[in-house]
Amino acid sequence: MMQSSPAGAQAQRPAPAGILLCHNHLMKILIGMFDSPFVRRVAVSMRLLGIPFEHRDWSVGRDLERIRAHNPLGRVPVLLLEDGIALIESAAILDYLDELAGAERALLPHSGTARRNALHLMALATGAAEKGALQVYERVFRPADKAHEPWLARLRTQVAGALTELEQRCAARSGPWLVGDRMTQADISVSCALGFLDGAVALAAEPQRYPALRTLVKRCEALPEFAASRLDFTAPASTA
Ligand SMILES: N[C@@H](CCC(=O)N[C@@H](CS)C(=O)NCC(=O)O)C(=O)O
Repeated sequence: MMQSSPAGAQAQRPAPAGILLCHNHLMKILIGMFDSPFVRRVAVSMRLLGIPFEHRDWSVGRDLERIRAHNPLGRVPVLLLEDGIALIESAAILDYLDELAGAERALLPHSGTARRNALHLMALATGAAEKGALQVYERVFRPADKAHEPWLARLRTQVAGALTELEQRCAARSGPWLVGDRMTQADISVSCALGFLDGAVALAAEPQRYPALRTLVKRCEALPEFAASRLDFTAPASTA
């Protein structure tokens, strides 16, 4: 049974026998592998904000049923709270984390042009990651003889379009970070997306292609909060 919530981002479901793990748990639990840019941006944000968590590196391939017990979509990240509530959808989880941290420390600028710019850059980054993930799903979940090249070409064009705009915006910035004079969620989400695309669609094979983005990613990846959740991409195993 699922309890609906006004925010639409929370689901509380009793876990099937054998996978109950977190009621009255003392710490938040982040479910999902760090090679997912969506899981990773949550993990990096929690570390930057000093919010402790335990990690369950469940795979959307082999652990699909365990994940579905907390998110009917079978997607990660899921953040299990101490009271058993499961938060889903990385943007909604980040919103919750910023609320916990308070306006001064929140990773997304709170208003105005800075907020709109950050949200725009984050949408490009997560959109590119989603289009990259769809290319992976084509390889993993569809028989090779049924792959449809025009669809894959469209996905590649969409990734390249998003990264080209991100590169332009990154090259045009005046300081070390994408928005304002401190690291924001835009830097985190962009870096996590690039790291994912490096492995998922072999973007790493073209290191010269997005130079300004590469500089930004290098700055982020040098931080311990990024290093603590770095994992080379591995395609999920097909469960079909
Ligand atoms: N919009 C979602 C995307 C999450 C997402 O697509 N996660 C991937 C892992 S990178 C997943 O769970 N894929 C499994 C599936 O969709 O079947 C979010 O931001 O949380």
